Amino acid sequence: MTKSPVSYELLHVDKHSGARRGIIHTPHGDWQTPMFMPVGTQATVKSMQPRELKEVGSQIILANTYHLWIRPGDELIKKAGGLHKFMDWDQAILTDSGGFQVFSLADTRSITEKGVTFKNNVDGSTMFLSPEVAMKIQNNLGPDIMMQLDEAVPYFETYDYIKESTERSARWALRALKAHKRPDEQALFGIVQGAGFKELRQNSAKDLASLDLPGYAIGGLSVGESKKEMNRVLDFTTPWLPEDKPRYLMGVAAPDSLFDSVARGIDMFDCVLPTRIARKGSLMTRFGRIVITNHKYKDDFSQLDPDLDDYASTHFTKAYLHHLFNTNELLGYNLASMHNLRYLLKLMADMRTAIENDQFLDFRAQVLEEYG
Ligand code: PRF
Repeated sequence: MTKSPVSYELLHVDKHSGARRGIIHTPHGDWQTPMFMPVGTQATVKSMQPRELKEVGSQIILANTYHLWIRPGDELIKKAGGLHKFMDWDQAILTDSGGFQVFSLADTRSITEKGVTFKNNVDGSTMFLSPEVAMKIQNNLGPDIMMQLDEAVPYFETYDYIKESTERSARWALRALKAHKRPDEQALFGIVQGAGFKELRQNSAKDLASLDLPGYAIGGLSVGESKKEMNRVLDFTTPWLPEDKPRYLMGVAAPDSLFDSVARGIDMFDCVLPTRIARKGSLMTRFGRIVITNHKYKDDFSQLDPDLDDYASTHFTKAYLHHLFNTNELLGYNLASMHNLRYLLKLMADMRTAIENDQFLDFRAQVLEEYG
């Protein structure tokens, strides 16, 4: 068997929680966990230059199979020399498989054992995505980590439907593994589903663990269920995931949820939240979210966040950002995105230090008391 191009090194577990401090080794460098991955759906983290992403501490970014398949096409990106070269990002990249977008964006879809037929949301043409097609696209794109095609089922479906779907997703993981053409260069991660059902989550985790994949994600969470519910699912799912592999919770970025999940042994996260809310003028700060378009910031000449050290936070005032948003100036999107990403990436860096010092829970209490 070939050695996986992506591997996890566990450095330390916090003495008072399940929080893990580790390193993930990839063909495009090592990165530190727990880690947040900024989302660059269309091979760009919206409004951010790659050098700015590095400046705020991004070590890995995420891109999307579904969008890049539709435009500009995976063959074109392959011709460009792969995604890293195409977008000028020389650190690690993870691509999601497209399953989630098929279920959230496509107009009409039908799912069978073979795959999903749907009308795409750009030109309405009919497309077919299967575990094999998702692998072919991702092998062409060339990220360090690829996700298996799964079905992102709504949380509140019936037990029978979730069972059928979760078992099918596990069969799709095996098909994805068999279709993988570049096992020396790219790693395939599996996705645990099963909604809120303990037995289904555990069977899904066991099925996927038997494939000995280099990493595992937990999908189907943060889709409308309560935070308490998400923690309940994590409590009974993570113990079934291998300790020597990274664990990735898909689609989560709210600070309290990040703390809750890291405490339960999650290592990786992604979400559009920090950049999406930035474009609407919401800034994440030590004292919670502020909406910069609010009139009270008109002549507030204080720094965006007293603690942050990035270019946006140290060079500009709230009044200036207020002005940019008020006049729809493009620089506002860039500075607000930079600021929110720095907030989250620094939060993760501080979590890592707290874990090393066995102070993760104290750190959580301190941050959340101020953040609210
Ligand atoms: N599956 C995939 N991508 C995802 C999810 C999932 O369940 C989620 C759920 N929060 C976000 N992104 N493939």
